[in-house]
Amino acid sequence: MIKTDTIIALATPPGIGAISVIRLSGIDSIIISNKLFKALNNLDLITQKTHSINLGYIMDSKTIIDKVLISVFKAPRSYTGENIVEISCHGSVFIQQKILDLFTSNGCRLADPGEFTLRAFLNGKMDLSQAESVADLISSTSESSHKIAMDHMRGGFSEDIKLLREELLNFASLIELELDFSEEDVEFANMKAFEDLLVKIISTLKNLIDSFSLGNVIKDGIPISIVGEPNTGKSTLLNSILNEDKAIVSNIAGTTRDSIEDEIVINGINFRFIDTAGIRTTEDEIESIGIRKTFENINKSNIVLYVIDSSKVSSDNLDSTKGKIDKLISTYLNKNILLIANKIDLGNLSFIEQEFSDYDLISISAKDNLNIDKVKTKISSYIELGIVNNSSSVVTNSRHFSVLNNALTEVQNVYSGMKDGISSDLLAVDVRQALYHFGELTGEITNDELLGNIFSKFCIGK
Ligand SMILES: Nc1nc2c(ncn2[C@@H]2O[C@H](COP(=O)(O)OP(=O)(O)OP(=O)(O)O)[C@@H](O)[C@H]2O)c(=O)[nH]1
Ligand SMILES: [Mg+2]
Repeated sequence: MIKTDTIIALATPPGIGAISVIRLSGIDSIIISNKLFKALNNLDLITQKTHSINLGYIMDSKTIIDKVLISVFKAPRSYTGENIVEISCHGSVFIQQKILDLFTSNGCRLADPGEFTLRAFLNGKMDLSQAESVADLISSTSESSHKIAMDHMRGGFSEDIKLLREELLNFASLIELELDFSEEDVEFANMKAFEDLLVKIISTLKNLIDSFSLGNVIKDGIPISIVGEPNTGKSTLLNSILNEDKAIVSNIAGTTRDSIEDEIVINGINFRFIDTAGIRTTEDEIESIGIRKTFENINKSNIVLYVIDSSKVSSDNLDSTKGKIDKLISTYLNKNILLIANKIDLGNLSFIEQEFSDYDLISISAKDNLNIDKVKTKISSYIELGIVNNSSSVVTNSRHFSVLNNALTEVQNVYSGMKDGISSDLLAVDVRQALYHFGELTGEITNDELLGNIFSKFCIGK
């Protein structure tokens, strides 16, 4: 897997920009660049100090391709641990291509997806879970997903796992040592300390595993469904939250039949709003499929916005309206349910506020954009406390999730084996198995297929 040839790729997005950065990594990157670069001060790149920036021209024999800045990072003090050269050129597509062609015909190879980060991992610059979080960091779109990715890249839970792995390894060697001296009946391993360690590992693993559903939700957007009877203004509300005409709005009840969703970042948290088909009894087959989907969406959501039409609420139907809301609340006890009294421009505000004072209520006019900001603030307050202030690590990667689960199963085996007083040789086998899974997480144990799988999902240049 370890290749040391010199690779090159565009590090900035393809297309036109003020500047573009082209990156080289590998043993010959400075030598090759030196051949194709003429510094304004006539100095040789090879003799330049590491972390220096040099102004000059990229030359294709006598022709100037571009005036550029070249940064030199000498091994091992670079992202990949190899010699790295970064060329900041003008951001024309023609120049980018010309430089890539010139360098590839002078001994560079176009990099594979994720190859820079793969090399960083192989050269010990970061562990596997850190390398994987580079991709997450680059694609993070909100404060909360950025926070998690940054935490992982800086070590995050892999540091904890490494420490626990070392302690476990230590015990494994003690237990194995005992086996060598089994005739003499000595005990090297302190079994009480071993038990404490196992308990600590089990709880750490459980916390990380539990954080996965939260982590995924943050990455993909916290689902919020907008539900209610037909024509109450759910689609209008979606459009005003998104500030875009996403869903069709009409005064015909039953306009929305399929659910419509879109993401938006509110106060640094990514939310996914789902507009649903209005709930009613209907003979229409397609509409009833839509209504069934509405309930599936409620099930998936962390927050439900229940929209009522203020202009339609009166003393006559108050009890039945409340009954429907109460039913929703009692069915979905673990969800935040926010009552939205829409069309307040047509309704009686004081009547509504008085009658529904027992609920989490916001009166709005979706059509006039009235109090939409209050809805947004309320939604983020439900989530913010839980997430952004969460100081423990959160698992977002499904590979980590499955490895953590395997590790937990093994550690639990060790624990129950120890409690049942199984022989040291069997205990040692289980401990080794648990250690194997820890190593898979941080990359002490890998294989080409696994690495290929992880890094092929990166884009070229990362
Ligand atoms: N006056 C007033 N009319 C509104 C308001 N919000 C929505 N409407 C109108 O109410 C009608 C229904 O709006 P929609 O957003 O399509 O309602 P919906 O809940 O999505 O309806 P379905 O998709 O059929 O379930 C439209 O004519 C909207 O213009 C509001 O705040 N005030
Ligand atoms: Mg609708």
